[in-house]
Amino acid sequence: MLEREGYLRALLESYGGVAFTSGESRSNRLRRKDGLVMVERISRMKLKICLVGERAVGKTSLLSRYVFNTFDVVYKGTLGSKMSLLSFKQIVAGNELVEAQVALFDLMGERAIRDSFRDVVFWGAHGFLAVADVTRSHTLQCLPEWVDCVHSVAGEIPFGILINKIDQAPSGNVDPKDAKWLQSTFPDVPYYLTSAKTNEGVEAAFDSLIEGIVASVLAKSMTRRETKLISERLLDFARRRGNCGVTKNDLLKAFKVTDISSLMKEVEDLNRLGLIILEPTGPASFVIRLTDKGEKELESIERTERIVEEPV
Ligand SMILES: Nc1nc2c(ncn2[C@@H]2O[C@H](COP(=O)(O)OP(=O)(O)OP(=O)(O)O)[C@@H](O)[C@H]2O)c(=O)[nH]1
Ligand SMILES: [Mg+2]
Repeated sequence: MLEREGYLRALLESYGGVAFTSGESRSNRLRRKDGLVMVERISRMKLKICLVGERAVGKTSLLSRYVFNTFDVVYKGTLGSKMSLLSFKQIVAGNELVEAQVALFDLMGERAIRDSFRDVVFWGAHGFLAVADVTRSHTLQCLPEWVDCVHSVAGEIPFGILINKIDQAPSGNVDPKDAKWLQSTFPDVPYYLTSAKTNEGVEAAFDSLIEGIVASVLAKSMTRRETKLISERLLDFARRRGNCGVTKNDLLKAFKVTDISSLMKEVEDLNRLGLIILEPTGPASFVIRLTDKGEKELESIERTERIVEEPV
């Protein structure tokens, strides 16, 4: 237990604001390298990540190493599939705290099982790690089949390749023939040389997949937020102008940095939703006034908590 706490503390320090725990998260205060952080916004998300690959390549061992920092030399093949939950916290730019619940699915490396349960296991996954054993070349050759199988259910989700048991590779590296094959088969996919036994490369592989997924969810959410911000500013502008309303010229001056087509689209959407009234005053001019419904919407936006569940 103490060892695990030490391990978690080490992780927290080395990642400057990133903590991984199984079960309940242990830290409410997050420390970044430049001091304690005042969190201004919290984004919560749930992620599903799978581990796939042939039998005995080390999927369960990699997971145990990453989650519990343990390793067992005895092979106990996984029956069916097993799930581990992790709570992931990270401070991102703008003092935003990301809280992700990560469900890691460890699947038995049996093709018959994979083919029978692929829909259940891979559906809704956000990313996966495809594992091969460096000492058994054919486990590498089988990876395209595993990758296609996950993609056929979950869509083109991101993944990384783990070439495991690197502690047993005769030269400490991948056979040059296998390395060449890997580069031509998966030219743009990141791959990691790992050892669940020595812990080499394990954290880097899992962390970079999880962080990549979190970054892409946040990027999508940022676009949604920017659109939302334009509509909030538009409603607020119309409220401040009251009965005088906002003319097209006022609008173009106030929203100089926004491109006209997305601005006009927002105006049309708000009009369609009944939050503003758009009154034409000439062939290419209009005046905008806030409706009662718009007033209420604005009040509710202002009351909204700064905690968001990110749709993923
Ligand atoms: N030397 C060494 N042995 C490893 C490593 N990773 C796993 N093993 C051993 O390889 C055997 C298989 O490991 P598992 O983690 O059970 O493999 P798996 O991919 O989960 O197997 P299935 O559940 O049957 O699909 C075990 O005896 C592990 O101790 C490693 O990095 N180095
Ligand atoms: Mg297993």
